[in-house]
Amino acid sequence: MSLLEGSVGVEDLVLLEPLDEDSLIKNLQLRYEKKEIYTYIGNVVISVNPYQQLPIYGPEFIAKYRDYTFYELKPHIYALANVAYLSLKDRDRDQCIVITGESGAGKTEASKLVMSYVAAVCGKGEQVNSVKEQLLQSNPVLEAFGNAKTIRNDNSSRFGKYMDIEFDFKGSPLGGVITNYLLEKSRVVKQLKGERNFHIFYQLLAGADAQLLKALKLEQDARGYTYLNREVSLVNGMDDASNFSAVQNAMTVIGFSEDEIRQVLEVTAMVLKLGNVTLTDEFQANGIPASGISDGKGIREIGEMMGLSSADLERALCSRTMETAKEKVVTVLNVMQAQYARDALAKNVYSRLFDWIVNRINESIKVGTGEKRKVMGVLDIYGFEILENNSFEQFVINYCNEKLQQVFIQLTLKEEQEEYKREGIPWTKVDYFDNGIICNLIEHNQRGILAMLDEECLRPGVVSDSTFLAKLNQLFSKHSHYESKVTQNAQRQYDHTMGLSCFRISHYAGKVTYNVDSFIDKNNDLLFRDLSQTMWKAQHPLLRSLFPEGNPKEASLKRPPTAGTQFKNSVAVLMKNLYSKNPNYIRCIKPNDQQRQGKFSSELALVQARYLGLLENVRVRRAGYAYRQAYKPFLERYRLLSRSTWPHWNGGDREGVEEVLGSLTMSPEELAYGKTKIFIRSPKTLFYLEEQRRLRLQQLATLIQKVYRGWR
Ligand code: AD9
Ligand code: MG
Repeated sequence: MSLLEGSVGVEDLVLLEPLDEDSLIKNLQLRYEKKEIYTYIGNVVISVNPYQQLPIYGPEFIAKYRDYTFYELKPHIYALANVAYLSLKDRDRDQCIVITGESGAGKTEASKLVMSYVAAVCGKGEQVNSVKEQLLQSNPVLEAFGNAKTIRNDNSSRFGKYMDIEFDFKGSPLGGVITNYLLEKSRVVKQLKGERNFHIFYQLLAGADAQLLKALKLEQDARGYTYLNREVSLVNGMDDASNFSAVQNAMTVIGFSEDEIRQVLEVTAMVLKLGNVTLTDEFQANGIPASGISDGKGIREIGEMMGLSSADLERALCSRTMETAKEKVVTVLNVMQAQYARDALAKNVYSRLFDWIVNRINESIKVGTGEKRKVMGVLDIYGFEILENNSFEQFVINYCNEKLQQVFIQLTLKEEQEEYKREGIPWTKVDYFDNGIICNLIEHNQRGILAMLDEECLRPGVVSDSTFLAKLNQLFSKHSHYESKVTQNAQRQYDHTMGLSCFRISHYAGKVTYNVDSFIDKNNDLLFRDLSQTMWKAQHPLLRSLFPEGNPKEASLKRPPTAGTQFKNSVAVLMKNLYSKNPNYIRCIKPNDQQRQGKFSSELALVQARYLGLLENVRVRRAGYAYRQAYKPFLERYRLLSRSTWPHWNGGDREGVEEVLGSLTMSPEELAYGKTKIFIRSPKTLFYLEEQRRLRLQQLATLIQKVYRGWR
């Protein structure tokens, strides 16, 4: 096997000649056409979605990658998982696997490959196997409730996920913790043409037997539900009915009781039924328009399921109570407002149910305190998004990616340079773009865009999306990464693509124009108190538990943090977590927009290669050394290659390494001796060393056999 195989391109982009965007993309394409979907940049794995099942996974391949070092076999996610796991187990270094790429690029599949690899190689025994099963079975459950068919991906994750898998000192799994980010809850009530709601709704309808449907007061036909996009109740190759039993089974394996599963399905059914609550115009005695519910049966059924009277439920949906210090004023909502309230309730119930499920899984897989553990974190999170219309969601998603890029820059590039400095090795400086300035523009505590948004949300008086925009324009008129119609006009630029209600940020990955429409509303994310208080009165235990703030005793005047602040805080926790670990990167690329096998669009791949900063990554790797290791373990591994260090060596580790490498024919530029580590420039040299070692081991084995035979 070679790292430099002409017909399939180079296996490590560090070896690319000449090095430019064009050759990088051509190399990926050449490999993709030969079904070689993985390529390295040093220890980073680039994965191009094959959109077909390749025969490169499963126990046989796991066994292969388990026994070889990184550069000996073809590039693979298994090789990365192996290095990460070994480093965790043997060197006691916590690891994180950061998987990025745009929607449909293969992140979730990659994360499952990592998990299945680790599960296959770590520990044995009944207890350990049951932990592994629980960890693996969390995937189908989270996918049922958090994934949906979108235009880009039939199984798109509509939430971000970070999972810490925890191991004992021997490297056997103990359990884990899952953190979820920003479920796209607007999908519960509305989907784009050609998309679906979350899988669970279709699974439930297709998979539940007559008895369950009756108990949940559901009709089987998905077309009967307003919240389910009527055109696409089926997805090619997806069997909703059998997935439903797989999900129920997975929940049981994780440890959900029968009663808990039933309650989860009941709440899911309530959400579905809420969509069919039809609100109509009614008029009050004084002629003011008001809303009412026309379908008595529907609301009665939901009320029964929730354990509420239909009158209470109707009141919560169709009116609003304003409380001042002195009095309570009840106003009736018009139809639009009531519809808004109904949808807000459905979105809230569903997203809180999702959080509850994540917490419930965590309860099952959490590890008791006190035990010292090693941790491997796996991050599968939405990639950078530039849509036609970018809103609050894209803004926070792109902020998260900006932060991930910062981690990448700091950990990979800076660390790289700093390590050379520490080791006293000459370093050719590589310039790279530090995106700290963009992160700051968004997250600065007092003067960032998120802080400005919060200020507008909390400010008394008339606030709107446009007052928010005006504030940004005033503050950032001179910021090099901020633009809007106002700042453009001030500089006499006339750009027809920029709308009046938009601002544009020059992200590291490109310019994105955001429309401020609904920013305030989405950031506030407030549920009318009437709704939360009514939900808290529900007899249904799970539903009730989702609305603790509805308890009048708990109701404090302090408002919960805004959606933006919550997201920023959870991103900060995530970053801290990643910084404390040794990073391993999987960069996923989507080869075409049609989810088709064998088709590689160079233009599409190029845009993604830029987002992912691949060329920059190669340049840094090339400027430096692809491989490094401390003298001691290096000497241990290779000392059998030189007669002066094998079988005995009494000198220092560094001197021993010098002996070993001096005895082989290799060019001096290939090596650099640092203070504590040996640095090797290209993977080829490492491969050569490994090859020599293998030959030598064979030789020794034959020798031992001969001696043994001689004894007999
Ligand atoms: V999203 O941001 O959640 O919308 P992902 O997670 O990046 O997206 P996903 O892993 O779901 O993409 O991959 C999309 C589809 O591509 C999968 O459903 C598979 O059909 C296909 N895929 C991805 N990776 C592989 C693979 N290694 N082998 C075969 C794959 N098929
Ligand atoms: Mg995904």
